[in-house]
Amino acid sequence: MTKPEILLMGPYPDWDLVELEARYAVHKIYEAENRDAFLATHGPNIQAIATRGELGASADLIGKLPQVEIVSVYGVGYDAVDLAACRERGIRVTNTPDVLTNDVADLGVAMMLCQSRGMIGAESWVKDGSWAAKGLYPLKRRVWGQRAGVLGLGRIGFEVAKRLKGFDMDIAYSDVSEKPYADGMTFVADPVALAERSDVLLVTLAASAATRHIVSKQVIEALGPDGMLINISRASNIDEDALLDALESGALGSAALDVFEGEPMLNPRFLKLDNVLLQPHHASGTIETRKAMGKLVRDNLAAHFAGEALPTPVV
Ligand code: 8YV
Repeated sequence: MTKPEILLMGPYPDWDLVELEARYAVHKIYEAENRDAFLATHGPNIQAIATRGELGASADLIGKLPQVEIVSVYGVGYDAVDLAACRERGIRVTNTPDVLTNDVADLGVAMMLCQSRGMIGAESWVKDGSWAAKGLYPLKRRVWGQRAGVLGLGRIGFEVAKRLKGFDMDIAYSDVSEKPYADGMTFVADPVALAERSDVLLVTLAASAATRHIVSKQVIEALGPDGMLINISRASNIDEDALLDALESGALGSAALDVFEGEPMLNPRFLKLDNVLLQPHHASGTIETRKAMGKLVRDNLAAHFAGEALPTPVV
């Protein structure tokens, strides 16, 4: 029996690749020197796309794959997949929710602690001899008991809030509606008002066209010179130019970011700042979670080709 042909949009760990190659003819577009020529050769036979959250699948790509039936996303976010193009062609879309929630929440909280307490600078202080030469490390800001704003109280936002309770933080959240499961948290509908009452604003909402730049210049300025912005969602949720302006001028105190416009290429302005903590989009990046994500990608593909119900469908 011939193997179904799948298009792999970016590298997967070897443990996934071995499993995928056992079942499918895998075409790695990220290794192609000429993507157009690659798609002209393989595009007509591709039945499935295996992609990653940040890589997605564009309408242009889908248009070059006349036989594609399913897009399986290695990630919870599917904002980079053109859902309208998929719906129009009856192409199924799946993602990997739940299995990554706790790791993403952990990293968000770790970033908040690390940045508040200046841990990266403190390590340099030890390693470069400043401790011995200059004495005590400059004082930083506390975390416990501070006011936290969680923008988006979905699965990840909820787990973030749960962890913040352990630091006795005063927690408020914004979402499209008040959530019945938000015990002990204050609902603040307007993101600007949420930022005004927060020392730390954690951005945890799923990205879509509707949420683009929801963290606007006004939200950033409302957070203020002592405020901290954490982003573990998507760069598009934040007006990045406004963020850079505010970090440079001091209108915003600091930020800790796992996602960037145009990543992995960053706006070089970020690299000059000493009030940011920069992470390489690895909130879900643990061996345990990535194994579970890879399995879910494969389970969705297998269910599709067996004509069974998809475990985690989006469309
Ligand atoms: C990436 C993510 O998919 O879950 C998401 O939406 O962005 C991440 O988990 C992951 O980095 C793999 O590319």
